Amino acid sequence: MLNKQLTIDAVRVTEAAAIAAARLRGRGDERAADQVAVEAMHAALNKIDINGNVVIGEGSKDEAEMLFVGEQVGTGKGEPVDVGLDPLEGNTLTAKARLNALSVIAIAEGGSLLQVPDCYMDKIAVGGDLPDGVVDLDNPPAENLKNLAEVKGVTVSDLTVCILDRPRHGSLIGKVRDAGAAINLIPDGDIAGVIHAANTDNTGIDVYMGSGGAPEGVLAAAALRCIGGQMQGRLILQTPQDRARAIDMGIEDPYKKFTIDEMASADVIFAATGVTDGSLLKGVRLGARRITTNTLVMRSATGSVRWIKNQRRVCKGT
Ligand code: VTB
Repeated sequence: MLNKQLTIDAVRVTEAAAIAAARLRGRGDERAADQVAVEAMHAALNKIDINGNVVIGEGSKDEAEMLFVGEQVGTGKGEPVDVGLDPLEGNTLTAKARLNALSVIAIAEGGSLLQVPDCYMDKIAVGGDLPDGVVDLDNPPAENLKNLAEVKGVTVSDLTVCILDRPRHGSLIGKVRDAGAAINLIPDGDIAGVIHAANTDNTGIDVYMGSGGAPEGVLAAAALRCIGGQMQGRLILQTPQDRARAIDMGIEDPYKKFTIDEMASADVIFAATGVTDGSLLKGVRLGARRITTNTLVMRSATGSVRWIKNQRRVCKGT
């Protein structure tokens, strides 16, 4: 089991990245916002006592200078862990100062996070306390919605589905509308989308559907391992090169439907700090004297879910 001290360490790491990104909120420069978040997360991560291996990161070694897949992070003093991260989930959301940009990290037992290529993943996710298999990636949306409505004791028209607003989702959106459910179309940020589906009481979202980044899928699975819920993900491998990359990463069946336990297979700590305001977390407040952050941090070992509001003094250079 992971040292529980890592819970607060994880919070410090996402807080640092979120604060850096928040300074560039609404400036229309996605790359700059991402870059400062990456640098801040990298610096914060290297202060904590882990022997970390980045499994979900900013790309391959030739694509990213920092936080690339395979980079060893932390002081090297602690236990061997897998690290999955997205210093700024929602670059565009941040650049446009829109809702739900987050800074995210998952710290997991060594070897337990699924390494995936940087491709799309088809995803479906619902919250906890529902019968196993209530939704399935292979079912038509209408059937999933009917089953979900039945177990929730509501009608399909009472359900809200969260979907990334993309032309590729045109057919899915049509099917969900035909089935009679409401759709919350999000401009970006499907890690938040999945977490929202697992927090129906707070968000009004019952289910997440559609395709988004595969690395984001694994991070969302890590979150659901802690918070409870069901999720399935299947890689969308469009070219033979994509398939070869997946196989190279040890994925024997690239068309496999992955469950939460296969994407995050052991103890994990997941933290997300709001960069911009959102329905789950408030964004960073940059005051003259104090900086306020809000973080959701959870541990799969105990299922604890903490909401941490931190107010810290503004120090020179922060
Ligand atoms: C996806 C989604 C992310 O970017 O990667 C999306 O998983 C990019 O999708 O949460 P498109 O290629 O369709 O634009 C996010 O929304 C933000 O990083």
